Amino acid sequence: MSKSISIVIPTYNERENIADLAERIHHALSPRDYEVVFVDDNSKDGTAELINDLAARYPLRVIVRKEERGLATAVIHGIEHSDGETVVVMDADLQHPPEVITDLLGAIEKGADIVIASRYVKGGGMKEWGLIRKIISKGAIVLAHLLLPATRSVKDPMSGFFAFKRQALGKARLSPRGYKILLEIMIEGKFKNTAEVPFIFESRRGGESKLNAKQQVEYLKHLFSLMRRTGELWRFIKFCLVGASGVGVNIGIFALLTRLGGIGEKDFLALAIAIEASIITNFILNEFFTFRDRRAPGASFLLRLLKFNVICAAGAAIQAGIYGGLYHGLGLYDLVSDFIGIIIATLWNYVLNQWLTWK
Ligand SMILES: Nc1nc2c(ncn2[C@@H]2O[C@H](COP(=O)(O)OP(=O)(O)OP(=O)(O)O)[C@@H](O)[C@H]2O)c(=O)[nH]1
Ligand SMILES: [Mg+2]
Repeated sequence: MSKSISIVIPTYNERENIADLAERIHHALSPRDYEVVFVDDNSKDGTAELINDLAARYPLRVIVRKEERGLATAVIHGIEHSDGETVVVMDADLQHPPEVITDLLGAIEKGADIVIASRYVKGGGMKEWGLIRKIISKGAIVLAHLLLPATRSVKDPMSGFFAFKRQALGKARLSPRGYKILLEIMIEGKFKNTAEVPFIFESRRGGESKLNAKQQVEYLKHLFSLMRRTGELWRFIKFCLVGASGVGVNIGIFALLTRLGGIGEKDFLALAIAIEASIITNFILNEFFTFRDRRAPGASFLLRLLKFNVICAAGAAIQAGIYGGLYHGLGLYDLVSDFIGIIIATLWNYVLNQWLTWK
C-alpha cells in the first residue's frame, strides 16, 4: 500500500548508525504515514541484517544491490522503488539530523515542489569542517551557479538532504554520477517552487566516510554532462565562435585603418579603434545569438553594452598581463604565452559576462 512519505537513505557500512537513525526518524515523524527505504550496496558490516531486525519495530525496508555501487545511483534506485507522494533523501550517518525532516515537510505543505536542507542559509552551517573542505564545498557551489543557471535559485545545490513532490519530478530521465544527486534532480526535474530550510551538518557519528578525491573529479564530469544536457556547453561554444569572429573584425579594421585610413603612423590609435569595433560586434552577436534567451528588453541594452565593454577591456588587460608574465618573465615561447593568455581571458570574459551582463 502506498505511503505518503518515502525516506530514501543510501547506506554503505553504516551499521553503527542505523538504530539511532531509525529511532530518531520515528520520534520525529510518528504518527505520520511514512516508510524508510534503505538502499544498501551489499555492506560487509551487517547493515542490511540490522535494518531487517529493526523492521519489526519501525516502518523500514532495505533493498540490497549486489551488482552496483555508488551513492547517486543508490538514491535513484530508492526513489524508483518507493511510492510515497513526498520523497525525502538523506544520509545514514546522522550528519543530517532527522528532526529537520519535519521542517522539510512543512515547506512542502506550504507549496514548495522541492525543499533543500541548506548549510548556506541563515541558521545553517557545518560542525567541525576544516578550511580546505569548506573552500572545496563553496567552490563547487560557485562553479555550479556559474555554469548551470538553473541552480542559482538555491544557495546549497550540493546538499544531500532534501525533499520533493514525486509528481513534480514527472518522467525526468535521471543519469546520476558521483555524489551530487540533488543537482541532477533539480535540473532534470525542472521544479517551479524551490525552498530552503537551514540545518547544521553534524559530525559523522560512527563508521567511516566514503568521500574521496575521486568524487571531486566525478563532480566535474557530472557538471560537464549537465552543461551538455542543458545547452550551457553549446552556449559556451557559441561564445568562443563569436570571440573568433571578433579577431577577424579586429584584424580587418586594423588593416583598413593603417593601409587605407591614412593613420599609418598612428598604429596605436588604429589598434584601439579596431579593438573597440570588435568588442561592439562581439556584443551584438552575443546579444542576439549566444544569450538570446537571457536578454532583458529596453534600456538595459546600453547597460549591457557598457558592462560587456568593461569586462572585455579587463579581459584584454589580463591577456596582456599573462603574455608579459609568461614571455618576458618566464621566457616561455611567445605564441604559447599568447595562447594561454587568450584561453584565460576567454574564460574570464565568459564567466563574468554570463554572471553580470546576461544574468
Ligand atoms: N548505497 C550506497 N551508499 C553510499 C555509497 N557511498 C556512500 N554512501 C552513503 O551515502 C551517505 C553519504 O556518504 P558519506 O561517506 O557520509 O559522505 P559525506 O557525508 O559527504 O562525507 P563525511 O562528512 O565524511 O561523512 C552515507 O549514508 C553513506 O553510507 C555507495 O557507494 N552506495
Ligand atoms: Mg557523511
